[in-house]
Amino acid sequence: MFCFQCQETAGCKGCTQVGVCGKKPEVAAMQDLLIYVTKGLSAVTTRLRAEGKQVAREVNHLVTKNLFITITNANFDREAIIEAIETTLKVKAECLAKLASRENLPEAALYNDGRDGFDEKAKKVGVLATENEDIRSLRELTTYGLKGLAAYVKHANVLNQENEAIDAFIQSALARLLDDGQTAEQLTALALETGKFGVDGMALLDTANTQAYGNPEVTKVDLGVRQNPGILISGHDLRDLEMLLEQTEGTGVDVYTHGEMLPAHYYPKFKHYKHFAGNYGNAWWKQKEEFEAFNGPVVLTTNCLVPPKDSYKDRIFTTGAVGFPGCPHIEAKADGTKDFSAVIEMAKKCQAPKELEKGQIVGGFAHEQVFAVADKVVEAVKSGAIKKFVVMAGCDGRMKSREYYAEFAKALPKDTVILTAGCAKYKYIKMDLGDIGGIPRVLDAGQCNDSYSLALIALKLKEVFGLDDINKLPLVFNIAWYEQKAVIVLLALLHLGVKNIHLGPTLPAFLSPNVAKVLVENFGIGGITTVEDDIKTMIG
Ligand code: SF4
Ligand code: SF3
Repeated sequence: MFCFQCQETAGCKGCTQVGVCGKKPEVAAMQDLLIYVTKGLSAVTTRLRAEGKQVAREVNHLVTKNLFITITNANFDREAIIEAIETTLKVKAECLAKLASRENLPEAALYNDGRDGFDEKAKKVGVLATENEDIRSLRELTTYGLKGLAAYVKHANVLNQENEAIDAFIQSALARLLDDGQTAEQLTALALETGKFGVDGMALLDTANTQAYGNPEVTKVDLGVRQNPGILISGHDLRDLEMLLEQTEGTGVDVYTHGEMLPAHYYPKFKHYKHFAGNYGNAWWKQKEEFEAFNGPVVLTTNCLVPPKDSYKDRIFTTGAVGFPGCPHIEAKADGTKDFSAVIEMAKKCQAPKELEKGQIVGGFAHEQVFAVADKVVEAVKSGAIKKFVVMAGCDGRMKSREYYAEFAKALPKDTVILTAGCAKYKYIKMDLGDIGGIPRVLDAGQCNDSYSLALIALKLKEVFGLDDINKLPLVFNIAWYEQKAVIVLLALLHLGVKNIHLGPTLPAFLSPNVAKVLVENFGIGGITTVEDDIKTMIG
C-alpha cells in the first residue's frame, strides 16, 4: 500500500505497511481501485456531457459518495468498498452504452472486471503509478481537494440542494487526472480551479444547512451529562442528526453530539428538541476513551472513525460513507430516510453516560450572527481594542506536536480574536480566554465546512473597511490540517486570494518540493515554527 493523503502519514512520507489511521493494505488497495474506477466513470460522464447528453443525478451522487468513502477515517470495510467498485462498474457500463463514440477514452473508462481481478488491478493504479513526483503531487493535491469537496456536496444533496455545475466539474477534473498529456502548469491550474468549486460547494452546503435548520446563533452548549441513557452522534451530517432527534423524541433516550457534530447545537431548529442534551467529549482522536465512557450506542455519520476497541465495538453504528467490518450499517431507504430504531432499542438498555466534565462552551458565530454585531466588531477594531483576528480553523489530531495550537491560543495577546471552524477548536475552546468588550476571544463558526462563514466574515470586513485586498485586513491564518476536507478549505482560501497562510503542524507529504515551492512563491504558504517565533511573525 501507499497512502500519504493525511497529515499523520507515517514518517511524514507515506504509509506503506499499514495506515497510522488503522487502514489495512487490503482496504487501501480497494480504495485505490475505487478512485480509479470513479475516475473512469467520470471520463465517461464527461464525454456524455460533451455529447450534449444528461447525466443522472444518481450518477453524480455515486461519484461523490465514492470519493467520500476514501476520505481518511471514513471507511475500513473492504467488502463495502468492493461493492462500491462493482456498482460503479455497472453504472459505468450503462453510461458507456449511451455514448455515441468511445474514441480516445482512457483505459480506466473501459476497465471492466469481476472482483477476482480487483487486487491485481489495484496494484497498478495507486498513487505511485504516476512516476513523475511533481505530476503525482499535483494530481493528488487535486484528488484530495475533490474528496473534501465531494463530502460537502454530499451533505448538501441529502438536504435536497443540487448544483450540477459542481458535479460536472468534479467529474471533468477526475477525468483530467487520468490524462497523461496534462502538464504541470495545467494541473496547477486545475488544483486552483478546484478551490473555486470548493467555495461554491461550501456555499451550497451553507444554503442547505441554513435553509433547513436556520442561521446558527450564539449558543451555550452543555458539556455535562443527564440521567437518561444516551445516543452519541458524531461526524458532519446534520440530516442524520435531524432524523435521529425525531425518532428519539419521547423515548426517554437523550442525544449527545461528539466531535464535528457539536455545531449542530447552534442551529435554531435543533433547539426545539428537549432531549438534545449537549456535547460529549472532544475531537475525533479521543474517541477510544470517550466512546468507552459514554456507555450507550454511537452513530458515526462521517469521518473520523478510529478502529473501535472490542470493549465498545458492538455499540458502534455507521451510516453514509462510513463503514467498519462487524459494525451495523444503517442504509438510507429510497426516499432518503433512515431507520435508527436498532440504535434506540440498544440505548434503552444502556446505562447513562459517565460524566467527563461539567460546564458549557459558547459557539454559533457563523456569518449572519457576526454580521448582526458587525458594528461592534468594527468599532472594536477602530478603537484598537481588537488588534488582530487569527483564523485557526481546521482539524485536530493525535500528534503531540499539535499542542502547539493550544499553546499558541494561550500565548496570543489579549487584543486578538480567534476565528475558528472544524474540530481544531477543541485545542482551545474550553479555555477561558475572555472577551473584548463583550466579544468572546474565540468565535466558533461551526464545522470545517463553515470555514466558508469565516471567509464571508473576512470579505464583509474588507468591504466595511473599504479595502481593495483581503490581505490588508488585520487578519492572519494559522490553519491546522489533518484530512482532505482541510485540503478543499485551503484551496478555497487560495481561490479567494488569501495569502501567507500558515499550515501545520507539518506541510502535506504529498506536496513535492517543486509544488511546495510554487505555493510558497505564489501564495506565501508557510509552515509553523515555535509559538514564540510565530506570535512574533504573525502578530508582530
Ligand atoms: Fe496513512 Fe493517513 Fe493514508 Fe491513513 S489516511 S493510510 S494515516 S496517510
Ligand atoms: Fe475533524 Fe476528522 Fe478534519 Fe471536519 S472530524 S475537521 S479531522
